[in-house]
Amino acid sequence: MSEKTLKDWEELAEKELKASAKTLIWETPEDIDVKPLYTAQDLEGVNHLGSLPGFKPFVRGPRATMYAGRPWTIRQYAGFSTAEASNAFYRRNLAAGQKGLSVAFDLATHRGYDSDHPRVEGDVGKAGVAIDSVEDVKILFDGIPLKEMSVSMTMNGAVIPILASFIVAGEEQGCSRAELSGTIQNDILKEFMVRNTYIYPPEPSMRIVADIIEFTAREMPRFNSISISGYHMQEAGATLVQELAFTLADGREYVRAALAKGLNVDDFAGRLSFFFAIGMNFFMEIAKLRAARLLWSSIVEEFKPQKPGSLMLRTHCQTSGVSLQEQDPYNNVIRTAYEALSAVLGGTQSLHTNALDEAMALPTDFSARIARNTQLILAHETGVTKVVDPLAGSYYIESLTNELAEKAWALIEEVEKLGGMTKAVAEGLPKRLIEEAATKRQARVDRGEEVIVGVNKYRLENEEEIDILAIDNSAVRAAQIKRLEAVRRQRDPKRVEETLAALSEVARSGEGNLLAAAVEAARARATVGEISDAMRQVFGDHSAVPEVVGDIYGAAYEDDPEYRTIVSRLAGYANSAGKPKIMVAKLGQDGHDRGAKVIASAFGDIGFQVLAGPLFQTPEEAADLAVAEKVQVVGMSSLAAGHRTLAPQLVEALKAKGAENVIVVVGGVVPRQDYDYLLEHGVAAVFGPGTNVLDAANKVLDLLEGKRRNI
Ligand code: MLC
Ligand code: 5AD
Repeated sequence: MSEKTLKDWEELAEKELKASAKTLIWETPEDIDVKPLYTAQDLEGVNHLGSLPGFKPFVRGPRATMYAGRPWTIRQYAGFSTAEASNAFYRRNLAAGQKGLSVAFDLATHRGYDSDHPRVEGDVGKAGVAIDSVEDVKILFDGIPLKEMSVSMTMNGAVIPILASFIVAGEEQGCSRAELSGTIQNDILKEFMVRNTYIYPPEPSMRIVADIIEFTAREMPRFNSISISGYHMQEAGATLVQELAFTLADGREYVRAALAKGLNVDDFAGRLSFFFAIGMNFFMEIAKLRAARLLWSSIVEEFKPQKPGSLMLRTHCQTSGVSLQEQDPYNNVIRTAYEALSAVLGGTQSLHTNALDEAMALPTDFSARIARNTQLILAHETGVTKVVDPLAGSYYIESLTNELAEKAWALIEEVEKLGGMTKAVAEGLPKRLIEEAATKRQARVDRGEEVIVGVNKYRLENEEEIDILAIDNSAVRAAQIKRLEAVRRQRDPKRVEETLAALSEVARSGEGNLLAAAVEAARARATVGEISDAMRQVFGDHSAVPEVVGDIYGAAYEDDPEYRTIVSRLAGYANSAGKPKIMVAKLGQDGHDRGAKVIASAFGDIGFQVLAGPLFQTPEEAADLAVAEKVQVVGMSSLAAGHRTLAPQLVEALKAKGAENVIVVVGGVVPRQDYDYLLEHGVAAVFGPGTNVLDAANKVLDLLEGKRRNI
């Protein structure tokens, strides 16, 4: 036992540093001051310390034995092109050590459109697998016994037709609904906040969530009715406190919605599950998962459950997509491995590790293998599974757990004052705070304050291209349309009509359960689009008005000379030619709008006139808006791989309207392999992942001044 005091340490530190130890404090985006040293003093007043795993408040984990009893589930999220191709991919992965399935659907399916719908031409089979009916679901799980395999489905907008089709496919495979195990995401609040694959307005959407909780509580005891997700918030730029607070506040709102259906809290709370992102702040992510369990148990306690399992937060985690880079992509293997370790030390139940080609395309067999093996090696070779919650008692981890919980609780209470999460979402608070945090982060990265190896520091002179997965979107679409036609030909049209009418009536009357009615329609081979439309007729569509935050990016630069230069260069251009107007466009069903919002916000601060186009436009609609608003530049942001179809269509649509002078640039997740194709089809510049916003602004000005034809 040392007789030295903290004061002695401070003096010694000052000698070493030749400055105060306070200069080492790290102010994180969460407004937490991380100190260079934690001691027992930091744990005074922290009152979760004595708890044990498996018991409330579950800080140390939901199970008594955790991974010593059973390792986490290696559950890789995947899906692409057709049901056949995805099924083959799943089988290969399961044979190689994956333990659970997780389905990624394409964006047409997410938004309740069949593959033959004209609005989804660029999206079919691109960001996930195309599913139009029970027949596709049966192929997706062909040879995979649903009695044994737990399946997660990331579906929120078209959650009713997809879950209904899954139930019917299970039954036709000989697995009753009571035997099905898995998870449906079914978390609509975060869709309105950040992910944007909603269909209906908030109120009927919340009814859908509650109906699913009710149905699964009654009939599917092994199935998790919801995956309350913070993942997408962090991806959209949220701080860890925001991710924690808004996710748990969403959870509280869903509990209330289920109780309003007349359920008892113990009927469903044990089957609510969670989903968090794990980014690069290694210790803070561990503390976040511990704090999440602590806070959730106290939130559910308000509803007076009898079963201890009702208070238990069980979660899936995914390593962070945004932390991965296009530049020097093998670095991503290292990043993902650290993040995976962080998730496991935090006590996750299930984990997805991202592939090294994340910033370019969907995984190949090769990159999926490395991603999976990252978990297999962690589970089998490192010994981390042997001891429960090994970081408990660490001054730093315990103190961070406490501080994150306190900060998140304050934000949860702020949401509560607004009347809960549905109201806070309608008012726009969470979205605004997250977008501000995202814009601040972009400025930190652009200024090099936050180091990203291989991007803003230690950048390679020459990047080698790596092999990536390319999907022939038109072939997938043709195959889907063929099967859709066969399904429509072979079914009993009267039965389809009756079951769809019954579903619409359940929607209209508010009586009965939407999922129960949809199961009958799916059994009659009504398609995902038709089932969605039967509810659309009653509920209508939701459309959001894009809003852009201001004075955040510019404020981060203050009097930075590089920033001043571009601002005055733009002002000079504006004096002679008028303030240039740029429209930031999102085309197709791609709702990932963080990049578009950050660009709109930063360009606005720099001095452009910015028009943020609505989500889900067709190229034709975007061209109409660009012409009506007399913009000089359209910046198309693409994160869901639709660019090869949609960008050339946009160029053509502008031409057809006599607006060939409008400059089209494309930004987002565009692999280098596609640059020439886009440039040959009338795109003037491509801004890939990792682009510095000031560089992009300078290049757009070059284009406007006619200095460059294309870049
Ligand atoms: C676990 N079990 C144990 C044990 N540990 N039993 C004894 N001793 C132990 N130590 C038991 C559990 O009780 C359970 O049984 C069974 O083993 C499985 O364990 P689990 O911990 O529940 O794991 P799992 O089945 O994998 O479920 C994890 C989950 C679930 C609860 C978090 O919701 C899930 O799998 N979620 C995945 C969500 C997902 O993949 N989402 C992808 C999103 S991608 P029993 O009988 O109690 O169940 C995305 C990206 C995008 O969203 O935007 O597109
Ligand atoms: N297959 C595999 N991973 C996917 N992701 C999204 N779609 C797929 C897919 N079809 C992952 C990426 C992305 C996150 C939302 O999920 O890592 O960043």
